[in-house]
Amino acid sequence: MTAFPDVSPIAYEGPESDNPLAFRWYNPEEVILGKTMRDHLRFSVVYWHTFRGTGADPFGAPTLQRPWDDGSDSVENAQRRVRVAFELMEKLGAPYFALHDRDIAPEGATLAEANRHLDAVVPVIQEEMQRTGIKLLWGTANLFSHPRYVHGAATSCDADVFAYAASQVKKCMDVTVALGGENYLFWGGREGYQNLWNTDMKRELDHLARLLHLAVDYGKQIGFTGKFFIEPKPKEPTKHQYDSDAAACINFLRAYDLTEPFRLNIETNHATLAGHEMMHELEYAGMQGMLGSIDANTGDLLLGWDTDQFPTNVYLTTQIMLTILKWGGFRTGGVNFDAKVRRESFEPIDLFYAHVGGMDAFAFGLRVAAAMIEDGKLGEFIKNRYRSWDSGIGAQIENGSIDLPALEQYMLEKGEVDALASGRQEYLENVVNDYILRTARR
Ligand code: XLS
Ligand code: NI
Ligand code: NI
Repeated sequence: MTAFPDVSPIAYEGPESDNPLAFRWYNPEEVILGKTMRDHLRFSVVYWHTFRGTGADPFGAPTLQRPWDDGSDSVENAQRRVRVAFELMEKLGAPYFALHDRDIAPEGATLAEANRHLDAVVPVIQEEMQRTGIKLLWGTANLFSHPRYVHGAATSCDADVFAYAASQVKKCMDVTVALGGENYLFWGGREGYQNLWNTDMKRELDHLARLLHLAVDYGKQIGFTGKFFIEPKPKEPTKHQYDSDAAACINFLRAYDLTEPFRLNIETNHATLAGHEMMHELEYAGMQGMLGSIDANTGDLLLGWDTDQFPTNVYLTTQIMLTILKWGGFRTGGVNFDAKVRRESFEPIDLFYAHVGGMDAFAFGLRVAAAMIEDGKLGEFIKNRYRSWDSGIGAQIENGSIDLPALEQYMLEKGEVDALASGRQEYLENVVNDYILRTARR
């Protein structure tokens, strides 16, 4: 069976290509800054949007044409979908994928039945992973779709709901380990609240931390050696999501002694919903040693929700790759396309255009970022801007060897600060454009 008979494996054809199903910038074997592009970018396809998305929205029915999918909740349908998924990922040359338990296998009337469904689908995934060499970037449990999670999962007011969620996490961790998953992720889902009149926030956060600790402990029991990820998102579905942004997540992890096993998975659209630029969120996580992985997508700045569009903006991907490289590159993480084709892009081939474009946008961003780092002009600017801290009074403040009276004495003698230098924002923005345009012309 082939679902995409007209699509050959996507090849690198270089910037001059006008083949819509070829890479212009992503040349997996090419070495940049000492590493292949494949190893820098670690692209990952998500199972949920790409193989379970239907195009339904609050105003209308499904639109996406998926001839291989009979729309049923049967195990056979789920198994067939796995074959199609691996055909697409293999043709894209994506080395990784990511999954929720409930998007690979149907829900069940009981926990035992849901687990049996997983046990029937996982061997097919294993077989396809062996055939193709594609690996699992991370697994995660869907703790938000089922009505039992209406008040949250770990943060539900009902202890049985916590117990169910914990059982689901246990099983999903088993699946992740069975598939050699490199990480295990928690996205907050319905962990948040709408209204403090009915909510004990302190107790809910204690429970959320309890679930994460239980997962870390269980990971040790089953030999899980990867990282745990937590994915910040400020709103949608609840008004106040507990994991609202990178700073809130890191504070939570630190407060509950979870910074060692956890890293952050930062998503562009979530950053913008939090009122931050993606680069800010990455920088914040990076400087705290907490940067793990990214969910690569983009929002529409005119729309206030998580539109999960494929990233094509090379200015954005340049910022992202520069910051990732600055903090040492991906270790266990990767560029995970948590993105969906538009409802109007309903043909199967649109899945290819979307991923090829996203991969190329990131590959281009990587090339620009590498040029910026190799040239060093931007890094030099920042270093020079802070040079007053490298010696004299600045060094004394930084190393803690001067107190307030001594600082006052210093300034009394000096009288006023020396002339300050311009921030040169516009100049620097022009420099960034130069790097982008030169990379495109190269
Ligand atoms: C939702 C999140 C979700 C996580 C995985 O907004 O992005 O897709 O990445 O549960
Ligand atoms: Ni995501
Ligand atoms: Ni999202």
